[in-house]
Amino acid sequence: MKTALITGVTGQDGSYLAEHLLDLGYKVVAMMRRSATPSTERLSNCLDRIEIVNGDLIDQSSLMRILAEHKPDEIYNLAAQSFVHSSFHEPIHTGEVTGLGVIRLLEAVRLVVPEARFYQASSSEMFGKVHEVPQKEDTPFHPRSPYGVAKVYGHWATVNYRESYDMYACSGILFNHESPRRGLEFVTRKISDAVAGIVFGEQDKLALGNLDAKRDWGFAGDYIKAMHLMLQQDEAKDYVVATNETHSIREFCTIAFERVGLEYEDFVVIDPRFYRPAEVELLLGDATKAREELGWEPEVDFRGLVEMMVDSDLQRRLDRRLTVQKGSLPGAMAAS
Ligand code: NAP
Ligand code: G4F
Repeated sequence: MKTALITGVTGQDGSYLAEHLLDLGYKVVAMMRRSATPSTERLSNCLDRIEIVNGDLIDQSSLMRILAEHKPDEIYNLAAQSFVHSSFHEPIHTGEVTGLGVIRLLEAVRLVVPEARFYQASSSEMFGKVHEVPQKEDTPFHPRSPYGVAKVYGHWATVNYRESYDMYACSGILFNHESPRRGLEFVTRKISDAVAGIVFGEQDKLALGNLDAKRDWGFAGDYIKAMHLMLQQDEAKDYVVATNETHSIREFCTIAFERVGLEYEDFVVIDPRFYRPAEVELLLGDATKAREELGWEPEVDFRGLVEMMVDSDLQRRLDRRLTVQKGSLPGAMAAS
């Protein structure tokens, strides 16, 4: 049985990847940092099947200890301060975790388990102010945020360890991928959750920033499969993972509101607080290499993704109401 270590396992991608690797028969070692409140909500489907270990990308000794104790065959480095907007407010912290954190882990791998295969979660944010459309593996980087800058550092650190020490280390340059498990601060989930909140009478407006930025959005459940495939090849290489389609925030809003028979123009207000000091205006990926060499294909299309997220946020509220109603029934009836 192969052992996989996942950092960032409490996040969106970590939870899908843990489930996928368990289904494939892996032992999953799940690295989490200490938190005052539980952060395992996304892991409810697999919490009893993973081995939780405490560690932090800021703490070198914790990384060395985990690798020495568990000797993983594969390491998926998904941990990061991943919210671009926050990286403008916490640039040093973002650099520490999202940038330097990668080289801390690479160095620990080199010293403790040099034969292990290493995956780095690189990002289309590295293309930033894009030099060509669509973006592929050899498109030059031009990051537009402290987050993008930190990801470029982590990306080149991964390439450098592969070239310097002959380690199996590769980067997936993943374009935006979303799901019902996406954090509420990201624009897609903010919209899907607001649509459900409006339907249930919990809010009457949705404040957003730039509606004209365009993203190549896919489904996280599809993208984590590409991560695993990258570590099963004869040779470590970097791959773009994307749908090869781009859509604006405005288009996302249109479909999300249409799903419940509403028009976004009646609810969305523009709030300058959600604009960024520098914007990434257009992302569109060319995933030809991943399709041809990994045999990877996305299964969920853009409309399917938007509708999945809205439906999930509606269902979540429905479930909550049913639980509350059940709780207010007399004992015997509630139990039935
Ligand atoms: P996410 O939901 O924000 O999850 C980030 C994870 O990193 C969480 O588990 C978080 O733990 C953990 N983390 C943060 N700081 C840490 C530290 N100092 N030490 C250890 N763990 C730490 O992100 P995601 O969307 O799943 O993305 C996964 C990775 O892919 C990230 O590296 C992200 O930058 C990258 N990426 C994402 C996308 C996308 O569209 N989703 C696209 C390209 C690349 P807590 O629960 O404790 O906060
Ligand atoms: O959903 P976002 O915050 O995602 P962003 O900045 O594209 O970053 C995500 O994808 C990257 C891959 O390219 C990952 F590396 C990164 O970790 C993260 O997962 O914003 C998307 C767009 C931006 O152009 C933003 O300006 O939506 C625009 N936007 C407009 N109004 C908003 C809002 N973004 C957020 N978060 N909140 C708004 O109210």
